[in-house]
Amino acid sequence: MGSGMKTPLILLLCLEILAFAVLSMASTSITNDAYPAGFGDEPGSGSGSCASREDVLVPPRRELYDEGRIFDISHKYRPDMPSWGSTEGLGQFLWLPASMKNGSLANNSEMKLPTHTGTHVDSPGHVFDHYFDAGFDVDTLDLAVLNGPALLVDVPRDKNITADVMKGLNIPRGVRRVLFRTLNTDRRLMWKKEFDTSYVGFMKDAAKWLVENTDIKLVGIDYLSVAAYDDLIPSHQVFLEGREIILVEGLKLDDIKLGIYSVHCLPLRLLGAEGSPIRCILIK
Ligand SMILES: *[C@@H]1O[C@H](CO)[C@@H](O)[C@H](O)[C@H]1NC(C)=O
Ligand SMILES: *[C@@H]1O[C@H](CO)[C@@H](O)[C@H](O)[C@H]1NC(C)=O
Ligand SMILES: CC(=O)N[C@H]1CO[C@H](CO)[C@@H](O)[C@@H]1O
Repeated sequence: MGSGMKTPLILLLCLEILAFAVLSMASTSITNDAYPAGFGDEPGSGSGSCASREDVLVPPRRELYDEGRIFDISHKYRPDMPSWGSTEGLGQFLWLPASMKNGSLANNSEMKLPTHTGTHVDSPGHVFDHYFDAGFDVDTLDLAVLNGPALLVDVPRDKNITADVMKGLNIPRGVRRVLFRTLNTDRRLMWKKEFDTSYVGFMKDAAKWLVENTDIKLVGIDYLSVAAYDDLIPSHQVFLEGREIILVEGLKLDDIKLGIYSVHCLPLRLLGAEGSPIRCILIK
């Protein structure tokens, strides 16, 4: 970290650059017909980075954006994050076959990881082979379901999600997206590299209850599977059979107040893949 003494000066410098950027964008927006007038006036947009000095080369890494209005509810991909069925965690998933240190013009990383790693989405092809063969991959998932108003709820900590638990949550009809925070968050399971089968998830009867008695189409949960380990395939099947419900797993729901948000989740357009890493945010 840079010395605290320099901060005010750097801040001033940054503010100046920002003010200049906003001013120049505002003035170009009058004459430029490449985009509507006024576009680019949003404070903070297009200012680029202020890290022009060596001592401020500290990349920003945050869980919150815009003064706490935007929550990042995706997990970072790290070698020590849990991976399904493994005691060793994800392990190395990034390589740098071309690097500037070895004379390349640029750094170019490659990655290889299971598509159901970290915060990810399941498509119907995950547990139905005929859907897989018919092409119900992550590219076919409805972005209108993956984006919109969402409810964050806490479930009882002493059991898995059963039909009774679902009933008790009293989620009103009309609610289409629900993120279920469970004991998994309290146990910080997504930060433990060993895969843990004792995570909390949906039992088959709860999945069935949700399908039959609610309008929920987006089900989010805070460990690698929405289905409890004991009902792994049956719960997935109940959710995915109708091809309307989308499952988002491995969400990071720590330190967020219960309530209504706008959720935004975007999977990669992986043709032929029944799972995909997904970036999800909540906006207040
Ligand atoms: C550079 O090349 C050497 C020799 O092939 C290799 O051992 C090293 O890991 C490479 N470093 C990077 C950053 O790619
Ligand atoms: C949830 O179910 C798993 C098995 O699927 C079990 O190991 C775990 O103890 C259960 N959790 C609670 C809180 O009952
Ligand atoms: C410019 C840049 O991103 N350089 C990076 C290239 O990759 C090496 C890792 O081998 C990094 O240390 C550099 O920072």
